[in-house]
This record gives sequence, structure tokens and C-alpha cells, in this order.
Amino acid sequence: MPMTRWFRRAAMLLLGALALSGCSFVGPQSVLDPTGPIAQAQLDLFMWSFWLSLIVLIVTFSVMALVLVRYRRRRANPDAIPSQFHGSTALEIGLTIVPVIIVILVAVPTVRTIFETEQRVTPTEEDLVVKVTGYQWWWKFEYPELGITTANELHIPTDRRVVLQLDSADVLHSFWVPRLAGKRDMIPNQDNQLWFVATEPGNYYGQCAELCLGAHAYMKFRVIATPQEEFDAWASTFDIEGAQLVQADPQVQQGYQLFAQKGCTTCHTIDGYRADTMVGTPEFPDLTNFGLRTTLAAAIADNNQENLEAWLRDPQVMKPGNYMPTLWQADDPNADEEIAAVAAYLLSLGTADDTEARAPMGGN
Ligand code: HEC
Ligand SMILES: [Cu+2]
Repeated sequence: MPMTRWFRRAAMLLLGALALSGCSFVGPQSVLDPTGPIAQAQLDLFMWSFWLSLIVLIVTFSVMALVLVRYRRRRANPDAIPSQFHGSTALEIGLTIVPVIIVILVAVPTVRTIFETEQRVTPTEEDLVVKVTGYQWWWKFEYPELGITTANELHIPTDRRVVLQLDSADVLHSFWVPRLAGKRDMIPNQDNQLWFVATEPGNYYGQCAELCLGAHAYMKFRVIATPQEEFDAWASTFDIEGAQLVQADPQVQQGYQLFAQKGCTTCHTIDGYRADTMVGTPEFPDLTNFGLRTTLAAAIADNNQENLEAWLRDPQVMKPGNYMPTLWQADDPNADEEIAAVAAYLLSLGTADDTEARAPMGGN
């Protein structure tokens, strides 16, 4: 029955439209919702080419529709041939010049934007320089002027130019925060640069944009832009004299002990607390002030007691393929209690006040 077929077609169209409308244009990783000059310039260029293409499309399709209707075969005189204009010099010149003009209209702003946004800059004292290193599958952020090393959450001040030095410790990665700037490759032993300005405070979502094997899809990060004073307050929490404070709470104390006993210190640093076996720069996420982090394991989950416990019990469940081992046997009778204590300790980092005891140096 043709009627039902039409109904089905209409329903399919409606569903398609609904699905499309589900793709929000202003999600947390949308290039259509830029903040700051770089992302804005890139969007402007995109919109310019988009409208230009739309005009070309409308003109071309209108001419096509006109020709189809006007010169269609007519019943009254089926063999009639429309008047021919082969060899029309005016038309040929026109059809050559118009595309050239269109190419110029696209090329000039494109080249200009590339020079404006991709140009290498020499950082001045006004700028904030951050060294970013990509690892399989997390990010190290170092602030050379502030002596801070952290992971997966890049704090920056608003309205100030941030100059990133991009590097990779292993394979190719790509640094991408769609709302702040376009992608930039991170290549081992090649010093790439990216700069941007966040003009609004916010929590910007980032993502590795270069297939880097295993847990690539889980290699996310956050850029947390706050006014300069808040940024300074965050940075000052890293002024740790000798060792990070440990809260007096017995569970936190237990977690602190276990952190060394379970061997976490062979890989992870907490300021003033690292195993002697660890040499050179840490190749694993620095956990100093971890309690101030909002996310966990390269921004794949919220940082809270429940998720941290799940992570510690078996990191492979939450983030398949990553390089952190499980440190508790499945049948360990103390696992629940110990994991809860370590999670509580990690969440307390950076939140203790100065009246609490400083942790002794070194692991066990
Ligand atoms: C063999 C080295 C190794 C050991 C030992 C190890 N980890 Fe990890 N850890 C890693 C790696 C690698 C990652 C990064 C995983 C990822 O996100 O891809 C990680 C990530 C983490 C994270 C998330 C970091 C972040 O920036 O979000 C936490 C928390 C953590 N480990 C805690 C621990 C604790 C607690 C222990 C001891 C029970 C421990 N780790 C033992 C290698 C190790
Ligand atoms: Cu990557």
C-alpha cells in the first residue's frame, strides 16, 4: 500500500531530523562556541567559507532547476531543440573569472588567518608559559616559572596569553581544546608551539586528537581558566615546604602509609614523597594536590571517593589498556578497607590546613 510507505518515509525523515537536532552545536567540545581570539578567528574563517559555499550552492542549483524546467521536453513539440550558444566568448570568460574570484575570496582570508594564529611567538614576561608533554594516555603540565608539575588539568589565568610548548614522551599526540584553539600535533623531539587566550573563565574540555593506540579515546583533559587572582591562589597551594601536609584523620594516615607500602611511590610523586627507586623526571602523573583535581585519569571520570576506589581496584575496568597496574589481589580480604583509605588520602591532598602535620620525606 503506497500510503503506508509514505508514512514510513515521513517517519524516517522526522527521526533523522530529531537525531540531527540532538547533535548540539554548543556542547563542551564545540568549535562553534569559541572563547578567545584564536578559536574566534578560526570560526570566522569557517563561517566565511561556509556562507560563500552556500551562495555557490544556491546559485548553481537555481540555474540547474531553471534549465530543467525551462528546457524540458514538451509534449506539443517533443523534438524541438533549444537555441544553442556554443562558443559564446562572454560566457566562457565569465565562467573562468567567477571561480577565480571565488578562490581568491577564500584564499586571502585563509592565508591571513593562518599567519595570525599559527605564527610562532617569543613569550614575554606577560605570558604564561606551560610545557605540555603527552604520554600514553595522559598529559603532564609543567609551569617552569612557578616550579609546578601537575597532570591532566591545565589551570590558566583569563585574559592572558598562554604559550604552550608541546612535546611527546612516546608516540604522536595532538593537543586540542576546541573552544580555545585548533589542534596542534605533539611530536617527540620536536618543539611545537600553541598559544591562545581564554577571554572567559570556564572549564574547557580537551581531547587528544591523534590516534595514539590503546586508550586514545580516554586521553582527555581540562583547561580551567579563572581570573588571575584565583589562578595565583591555585598556584600558591604548590608552595609546599619539603613535603605535602597529611591530615590527622586516621583513615588518611592509613592511606598515607599504604601509598608507600603498596608501591604507588615507585611511579607517582607527591611533593616530598617519592621512592628512592624513582630517578629522573616522573613518567607518571604527579599526584601533588590531587584532592584539588576535579577529574581522574585524564578527565574520564569525576574525582570522588567512589570513582577513585573503582580506579584503584582495577584501573583497566575504567580505562582499558592504560599502564597503571592493579595493586590489590582480587581475593585480598583487606582490599576494601585499604583502597578506601588510599582514596581518602589522595582526596585530602591539597586540602589540609597548616596546623596539620607535614609528612616525613621518602617512601618505605
Ligand atoms: C607501574 C607504575 C604505577 C604504579 C605502581 C601505580 N600507578 Fe597510578 N598511574 C600509573 C599510570 C601510568 C597512570 C596514568 C593512567 C592513565 O590515565 O592512562 C596512573 C594514574 C593514577 C591516578 C590518576 C592520576 C590523574 O592524574 O588523574 C591515580 C590517582 C593513581 N594512579 C594512583 C595510584 C595509587 C594510589 C597507586 C598505588 C596503589 C598507584 N597509582 C600505583 C602508573 C602507576
Ligand atoms: Cu594521545
